[in-house]
Amino acid sequence: MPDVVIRIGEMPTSKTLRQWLAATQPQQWVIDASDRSLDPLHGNTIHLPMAISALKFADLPEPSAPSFYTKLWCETESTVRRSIDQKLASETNLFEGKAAWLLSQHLPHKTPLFISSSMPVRDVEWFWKPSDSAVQPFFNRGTNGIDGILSTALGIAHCNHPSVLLTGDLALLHDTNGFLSRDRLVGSLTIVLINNNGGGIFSMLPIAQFDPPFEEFFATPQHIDFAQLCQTYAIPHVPIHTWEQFIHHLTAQPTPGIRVLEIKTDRTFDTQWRQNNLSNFI
Ligand SMILES: Cc1ncc(C[n+]2csc(CCOP(=O)(O)OP(=O)(O)O)c2C)c(N)n1
Repeated sequence: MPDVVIRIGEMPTSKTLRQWLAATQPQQWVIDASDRSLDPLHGNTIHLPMAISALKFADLPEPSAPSFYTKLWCETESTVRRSIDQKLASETNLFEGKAAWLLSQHLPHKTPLFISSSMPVRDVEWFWKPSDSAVQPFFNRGTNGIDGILSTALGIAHCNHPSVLLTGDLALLHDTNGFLSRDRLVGSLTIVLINNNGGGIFSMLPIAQFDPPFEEFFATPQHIDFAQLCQTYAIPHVPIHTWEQFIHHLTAQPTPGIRVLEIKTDRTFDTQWRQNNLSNFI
C-alpha cells in the first residue's frame, strides 16, 4: 500500500487503479501546471500547480540501491510477464487477447496501430509485450466511443507507414461509411477484425447472467457476413483460422489500400478465459 502517490497530470482512466486509490486513500501530490481540480475521487490531494520540468530534483539524495519496493515491483512484473507469455504461447484457440499479444511481437518496426475502444484496448493493456518495436499506438481512453473508428484509422494510415487497426465487429459496423473513403487513402490499412458477433465487453458485467434480455439488448449480435460486406466495397477479406496464418499476414508487406483480416472468436469462451486466467498470472 502506498503512503504517498505522486501523479503527473490527469488521473489515468483505469478503473482498477481508481478503485485501489479509493480503497487505500494515500496522500497524493498532483503535479500539473493548470488550475483545474484533477482529483475526481476527492481524496487527500495536494496540487502543485507547476510543470514537471520546473521541479528541481538536484537536492534529492541519489538512491544507493533499488528499494525493496522497486525490487518487488520489478520481480512481480517479470513473473506476470513470464506467465502471460507461457500461457499465450501455448494457446491454440482463437482467444482474442492472443491477437494483441501477437501484434506486439510481429508488427513491423514503427507500425502505426489504432486500437479500438471496448475489449481491444483492454487486451492491449493486459497482453501487449513490451519491446523495442517502436509501434506507435493510438487509442481513446476516457472518451470511449466506438463511433468513427474506421475513419480515424484511415486518417492515421493516410500518407503514413502501412498501418493497422485492431477492432471489434460492432465498432467496425458503426462506421462502415468509412469504407467509402477507400479510394482516397494514400497508403495501406490492415484491419484486424475480432468478430465475436456482438459486444464482448458486456459479458464481463453482472447483467450477463440474465438472458433474456442479455443477448438481444446488451450483446446485440448483428450476424453480419464480413466477407460479403468487404465485397460490397471491393476490399480484400482474409478469414484467419490459425495463429500461424495471422502472423504470416501481419508480416507480409501489404499492398496499398484497405484489407480485412477477420478472426472469428467466441465471446463466451473469451470471457471465461479472462475470468479464469487474469488473476492467476501472479
Ligand atoms: C458511440 C458509442 N455507442 C455505444 C457505445 C457503448 N459500447 C461500448 S463497448 C460496445 C460494444 C463494442 O463491441 P465491439 O466493437 O464488437 O467490441 P467487443 O466489445 O466485442 O470487444 C458498445 C456498444 C459506445 N462506447 N460508443
